[in-house]
Amino acid sequence: MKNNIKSIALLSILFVALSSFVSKSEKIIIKTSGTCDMCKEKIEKTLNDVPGVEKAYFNLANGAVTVKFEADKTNADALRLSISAVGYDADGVKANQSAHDALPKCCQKGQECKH
Ligand SMILES: [Cu+2]
Repeated sequence: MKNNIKSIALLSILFVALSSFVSKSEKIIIKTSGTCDMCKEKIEKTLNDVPGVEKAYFNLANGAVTVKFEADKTNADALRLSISAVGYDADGVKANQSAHDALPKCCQKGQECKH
C-alpha cells in the first residue's frame, strides 16, 4: 500500500513535469519574402537567436519559415517583428524599409536570385 502511494505520487510528479514541458512549446508557420540561400541563412539565424526559439526552419520552396518556440518566452508577433527588422515581410508585417534596402540586391522584393 505504501509503495502504491509512492509510485502514484511519483507518477503524478512526472506527469505534471511532462505536461508543463509539452504545453509550453508552440509551432507557427510564417510566410516571408525571403527567396534564396542567403535569405534562409539570415532568417534562420535571426530567429534562432531570439530567446525562447527552439528551432527555426526556412523552406526554400515557398519562403515560409516554421518556428518552434516556448510560448512563455516569446510570441508570434515578436517573431514576425524580428523577421521584419532584418528586411523581410512576415505575414502581414511589412519589412523594415532600411533593413530591406540594405539586403543584397537579389534578396530584395521583386528580384530573383540566380545563384
Ligand atoms: Cu536571398
